[in-house]
Amino acid sequence: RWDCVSLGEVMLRLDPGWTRIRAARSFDVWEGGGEYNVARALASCFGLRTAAVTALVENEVGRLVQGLMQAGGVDTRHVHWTPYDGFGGNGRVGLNFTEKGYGIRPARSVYDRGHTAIAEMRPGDIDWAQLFHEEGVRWFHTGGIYAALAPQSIDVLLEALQVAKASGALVSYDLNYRRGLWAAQGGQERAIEVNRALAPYVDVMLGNEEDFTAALGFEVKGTDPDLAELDPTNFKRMIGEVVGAFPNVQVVGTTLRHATTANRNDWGAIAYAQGAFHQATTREGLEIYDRVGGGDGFASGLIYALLAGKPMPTAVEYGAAHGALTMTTPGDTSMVSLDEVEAAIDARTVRVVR
Ligand code: KDG
Repeated sequence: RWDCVSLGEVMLRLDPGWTRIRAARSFDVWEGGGEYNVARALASCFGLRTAAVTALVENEVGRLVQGLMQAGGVDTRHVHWTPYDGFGGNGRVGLNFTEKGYGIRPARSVYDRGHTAIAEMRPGDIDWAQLFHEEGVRWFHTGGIYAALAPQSIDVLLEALQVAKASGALVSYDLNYRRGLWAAQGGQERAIEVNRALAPYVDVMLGNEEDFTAALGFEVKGTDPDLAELDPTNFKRMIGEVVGAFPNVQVVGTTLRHATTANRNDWGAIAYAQGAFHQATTREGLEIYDRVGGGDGFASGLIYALLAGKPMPTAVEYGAAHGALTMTTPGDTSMVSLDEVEAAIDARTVRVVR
């Protein structure tokens, strides 16, 4: 039985280190993808049994990504393989170039992810009944990046989510709004429409301050433009609206971030469950090596703690601490250990906000 299975794209992440993409002559190669990063962290950091559902093309680049996934401790037996036709016309592996920011220069990502094998995936390509009913899955994680890849992604998601719910798996969904991807699918209105169509299957809804507004249509910031990004007041109101609209949603979690420079954030998180709000310790002036994957770090820390039966005030601390630590290392994925996460959690500062 799997502790967690993810559904989403896995790209090759090409990392120029401290130089710029335009000046790079070599790149470090990692793998990454919002939904997958969660399965990867749950395996590599938290020691759980995880698998990733994605699609890869049957060539050396696809095998490279598979090898990276396996090295991260994620099972690849449910990867859908598409045949390589000699030039990538059947689908390809997406690329994500991301350079670090420095001081006043922000980090920047360049996506090269059109016509990928995962965007071509159709209903019927994955044997969900085998996965959820035969093998068994405790937690299914997916999200709004996969939903934005192609018009038929929503059909694959609905197919997966219906079987997941029927099997009794818990479902988390990270909204992860990607403006560029949604622009090709009909824009923000379509993002809201798709995410709202999927929300009735979701137990744990995750995002950041932008996501709940841009991808789900709930106003986060409120009417007072002076309220700091880290002020939880608006999140509490917004979370109330989400739960009101989707009573199936048991937990809402969001990171709270205020970027001071490219490599510094005030960083925290807040989660709602069973009528109470739990705010994690805010880490002020957190130094960041590579900000990609911080939100997935929050999601995986929270999911680990909930699967381990920890109470919500503790779970949100695991999420915030693991998200913070994930941003101290290169690449999209977690390179930290459970010991480091636990060392970073100061239990005395857990606050329950009522
Ligand atoms: O959340 C991290 C992701 O942003 C990263 O791994 C790459 O999937 C990715 C995306 O669309 O940005």
